[in-house]
Amino acid sequence: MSSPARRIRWLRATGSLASIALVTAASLSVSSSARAAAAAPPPQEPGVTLRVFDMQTELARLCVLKTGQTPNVDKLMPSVDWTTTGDFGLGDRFLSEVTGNVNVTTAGTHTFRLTSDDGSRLRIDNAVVVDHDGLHGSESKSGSVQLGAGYHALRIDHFDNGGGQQLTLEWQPPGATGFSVVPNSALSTDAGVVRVTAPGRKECEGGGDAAGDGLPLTSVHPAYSLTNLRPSGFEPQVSGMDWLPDGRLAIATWGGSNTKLGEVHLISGVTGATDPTKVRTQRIASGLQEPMGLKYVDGKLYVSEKVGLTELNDTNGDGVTDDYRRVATWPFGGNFHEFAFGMLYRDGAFYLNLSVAIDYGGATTDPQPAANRGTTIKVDKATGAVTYLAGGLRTPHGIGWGPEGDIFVTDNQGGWLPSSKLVHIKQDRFFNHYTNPAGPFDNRAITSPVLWLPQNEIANSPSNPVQLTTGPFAGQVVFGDVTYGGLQRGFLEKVGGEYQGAVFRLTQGLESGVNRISLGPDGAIYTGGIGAGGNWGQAGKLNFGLQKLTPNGAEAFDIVAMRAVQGGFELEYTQPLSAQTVQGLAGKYRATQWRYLPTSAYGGPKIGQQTVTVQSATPSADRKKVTVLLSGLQSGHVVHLRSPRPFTSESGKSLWSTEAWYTLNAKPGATARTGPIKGLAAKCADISDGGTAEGTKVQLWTCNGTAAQQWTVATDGTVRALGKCLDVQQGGRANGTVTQLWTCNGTGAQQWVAQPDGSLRNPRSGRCLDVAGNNSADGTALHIWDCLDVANQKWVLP
Ligand SMILES: [Ca+2]
Ligand SMILES: [Ca+2]
Ligand SMILES: [Ca+2]
Repeated sequence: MSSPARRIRWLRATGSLASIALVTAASLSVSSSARAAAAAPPPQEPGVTLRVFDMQTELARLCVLKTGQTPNVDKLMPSVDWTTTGDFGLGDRFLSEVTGNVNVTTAGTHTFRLTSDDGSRLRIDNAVVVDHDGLHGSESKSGSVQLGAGYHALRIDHFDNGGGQQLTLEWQPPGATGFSVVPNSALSTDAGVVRVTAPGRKECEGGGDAAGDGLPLTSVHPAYSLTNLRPSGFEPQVSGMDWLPDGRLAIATWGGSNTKLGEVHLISGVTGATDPTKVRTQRIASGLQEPMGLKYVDGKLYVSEKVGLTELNDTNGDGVTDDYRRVATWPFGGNFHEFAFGMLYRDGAFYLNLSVAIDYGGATTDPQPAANRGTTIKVDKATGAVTYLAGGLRTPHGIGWGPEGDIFVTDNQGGWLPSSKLVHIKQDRFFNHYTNPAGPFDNRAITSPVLWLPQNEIANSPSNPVQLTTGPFAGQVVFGDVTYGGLQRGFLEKVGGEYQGAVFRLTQGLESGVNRISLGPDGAIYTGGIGAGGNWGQAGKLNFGLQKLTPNGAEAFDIVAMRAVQGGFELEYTQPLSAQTVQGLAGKYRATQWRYLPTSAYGGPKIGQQTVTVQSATPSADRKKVTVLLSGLQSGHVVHLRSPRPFTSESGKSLWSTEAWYTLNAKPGATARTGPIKGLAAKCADISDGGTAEGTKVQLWTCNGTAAQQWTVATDGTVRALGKCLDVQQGGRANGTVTQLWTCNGTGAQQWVAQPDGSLRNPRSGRCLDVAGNNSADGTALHIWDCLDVANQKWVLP
């Protein structure tokens, strides 16, 4: 059993390359001997794995962590004997989890002594040997167990609430006269594992949590019927999917990290009423380098390999590709993470995403081995010419058509991505992931995500989006997830001219984590699975998969949509709420909000998380809609709304999934505001001498009501006066770069975001508008400086 925290997000790292290669080879083969090899224990190294989770809340007992949370600390330790905050990496209010193996040389009774501050529990081979739970200082407790020679799974759970902390594991093996710390020579843990950590608060399962109500779903959505599509022995790690006109499904398979073992198969008998015995597969291409996209155009299949786009040709009519024509190449520096995620086609052009190079462990490689990665590209089918649509992406794992025929892309958590997200691609857009050297759009204003997908709550490694065409969720986008698993759905709406919206759980219950999905000609959602090596993929699932979800006409009680309205949201349900639910309705919703602050660090915490008070909840006459008004909603935040069970429909059903996460980039009805911007010593931001020349100095000055102090805080993130924009000189990012007046040009040098602490932040530089030297004299320049929550960075906006 691998604990959820050991799993590694899709493509954040490859984990143990040796063990992944082994498993991958097994998965692609149909021979049973290869599968047996995959079942061999992974390579070991001496010591144990210590993972520590920052709970930031009072702890009185051990608890069960919610699944899929990345630890704050993850390290190899020689033995279990820790007392300092340095040992644990955290001081107070943390949970620690120790995993590994005890290697027993002499069979017989082994007595273990666990000394801990506060509580702890020792399991050997999943059986509790010492239960030492609860609040206490450093105390010892022992337990005995019969062990045969060989490896036995070790697991210790521990917590510290406050004050001192300790965790020590001693033993008395057969023949020993007393206790000693279990030595390094008797301990081992999986070797070569990439130890990914993420900051922020982690959560335990709560007493009221259940599947779909505080926790991930565990089963198939009632409105869909699940069909297995893999004939015996067919174990594809699906990395691309498309349809032939005759109803056959084409799939690409991954082939494993840094290999050329990718294949293409044609699969018949999948549509309509079917089962695995009716499915036939034919391998038509092989030797492909980690293909991540597949498209059928005008009678031919095209594959996006790591280095370029390949056309598959069968020149001798035997049904198997014998000519692999390179249609296009793109920048590729040989890094394991430089995938070409695809693939869409329209009007003579393919569309796909190039992920950036990353280091093992997840940091963005600096400098990048190839230019212009982290982009959505367009490839001319006739000429192979590559042009760039948008940039600032990291692991743009999925690409799909969405509302209005536009392109939507999922990007996975990492550097510059505090959480995974769904973005709306348009020419010249920049999505906030910076590289060295700079990408083609790094100087553009940052485009906010359509949906933040809060990490581990509703996503971990989201894959390609597909827009549904029928059913209760028609028009919404659905996407899979390799590590969180299942399918999620996004309701999108335009506010202030841009898409934003809510994400909901849709289904789990599939055989594997989901790498690719496609709508079939029969209206079913086809799901292709992937995973590897025990620390990559969905916990407890297969490393391969092919299934479909067919709408069956049944109806779950679900939240269809969450729309932003003045002062709150309108929720739309599939069925009328019960009379009982409508009573005291406002008390049945719980809301919180937070924001994210992208930095170069891997992942990131929620910033400023706070409870939001529900003012009122008013049902419509037919009880299928509820207007929920909330106090203090802030734009630029994610709003989490939960209506815990029992929350029933008129027909007596409980909500399938009780939660929604709405990305409130803009509040409806938000308008530009004009007036003075007051700062230090109640003086005003002022344009020197009211000048309008490019580069005119912006300064602090006694407020005087002139046009040189009339600023418009626009809805596009700019701050304007005298017809021009407040601009960071030459797009600088260093402390002390001065501000000036400049023609508005849509770049990140002119973007300003009001922060809850009253500062005005320029996201591109990550710094705040600051009165130089904290000098309140008239004429002091305004420049950018580290955001420090200080008086000379506080601004009262109009
Ligand atoms: Ca402590
Ligand atoms: Ca303590
Ligand atoms: Ca051939």
